[in-house]
Amino acid sequence: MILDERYHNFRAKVKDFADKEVAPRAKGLDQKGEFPWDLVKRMAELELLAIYLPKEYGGAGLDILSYAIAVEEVGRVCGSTGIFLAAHASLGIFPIYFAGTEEQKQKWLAPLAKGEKIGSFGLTEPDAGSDAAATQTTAKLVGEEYVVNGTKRFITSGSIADIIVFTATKDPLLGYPGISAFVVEKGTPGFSPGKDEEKLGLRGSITSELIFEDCKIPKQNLLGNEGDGFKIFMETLDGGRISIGALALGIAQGALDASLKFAKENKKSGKPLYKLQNIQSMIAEMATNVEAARLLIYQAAMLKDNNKPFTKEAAMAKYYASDIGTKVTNMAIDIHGMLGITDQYPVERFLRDEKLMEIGEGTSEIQKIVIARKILGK
Ligand code: COS
Repeated sequence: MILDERYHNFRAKVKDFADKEVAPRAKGLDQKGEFPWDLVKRMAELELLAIYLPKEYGGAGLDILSYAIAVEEVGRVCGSTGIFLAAHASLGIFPIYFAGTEEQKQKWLAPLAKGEKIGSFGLTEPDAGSDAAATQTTAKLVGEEYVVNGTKRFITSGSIADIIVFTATKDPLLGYPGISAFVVEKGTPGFSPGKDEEKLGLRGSITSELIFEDCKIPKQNLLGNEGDGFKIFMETLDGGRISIGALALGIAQGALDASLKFAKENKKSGKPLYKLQNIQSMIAEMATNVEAARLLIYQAAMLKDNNKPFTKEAAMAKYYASDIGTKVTNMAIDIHGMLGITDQYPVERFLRDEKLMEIGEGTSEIQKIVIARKILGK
């Protein structure tokens, strides 16, 4: 795809960081289930934590396409660091930027952009995953405070986050119009992290429960108006799906790169692997899938950057990139043979990390619903 030179320069900067600083850590983070605090600090120094946020709020003042490129490049070497970046920038920062008052933006965005605080997004609950409108967590206004009760689940960076945007309803019977969006800060009495999940992949990232027990949140922490929560979160997820697509793309590119290296360095019956037709066929298929995913993701990013509708395109990008991502990482293992399932090569990690891309921020089935409704005019 032909991109302006500034995107090539930006990619080169992120690629250099990813190759030199993130790649050497990726295997250890995965194996030890260790969160990369040092890399968060470096990403803050490189202005990668809030790429699209205007400079007045502490961001890099770039755009969504640059942000997608950054997630892709980091994800190419480490899915765990990539998902942290995507969750922090798309889910932690965006709803405040999108729906916050000037005062709320001034208070919360700069510390998030500078990495002094970690952001997170609490939507999913034990009984409200794909059906986001089924939120059971309640927020009742008592005087000047909302009293919140409920549990959130599978929240990226949940237990380490300082600033968490979450949904709660006035009454679960009201459906989506009852849902509002709030910010809770770490240390607020009645708010505590529950357990962190042990996961198949993305093991260097944190996925937690969040528990609210009579947690009192000041009225000033409401984002937008009461009842706006569902739409704020849907708009946030539209953008988040671009970044999850970019992460799926990055991981797939990493698997393709590893396969090319392996095919060049190894032989079968004395013949270099890359000269075998079936290996060439697999490489061609993988490369075509990766390039097609890239086009869809960049298209969605450019639409958002140009203030055009992009809900359908973001859903297509996320659906397609995660779908081919799982396929491409699987093929990468096939190219490596038995070695591919050992920890001597990164491709087994890529497959484990890639699987989440089909599930998080809306499953593939949800993306298909979003796409079909847009096409059919619902
Ligand atoms: N942007 C803005 N508004 C949106 C929107 C979007 N992308 N999608 C829906 N809305 C609005 C609709 O326009 C509707 O408002 P009106 O009644 O004023 O027209 C309202 O929100 C309800 O929409 P809808 O009836 O489509 O809601 P559904 O309950 O049918 O749910 C899906 C829609 C399935 C798309 C939604 O629940 C969803 O995305 N679920 C997946 C959640 C998810 O991704 N979870 C991942 C975990 S969070 S990391």
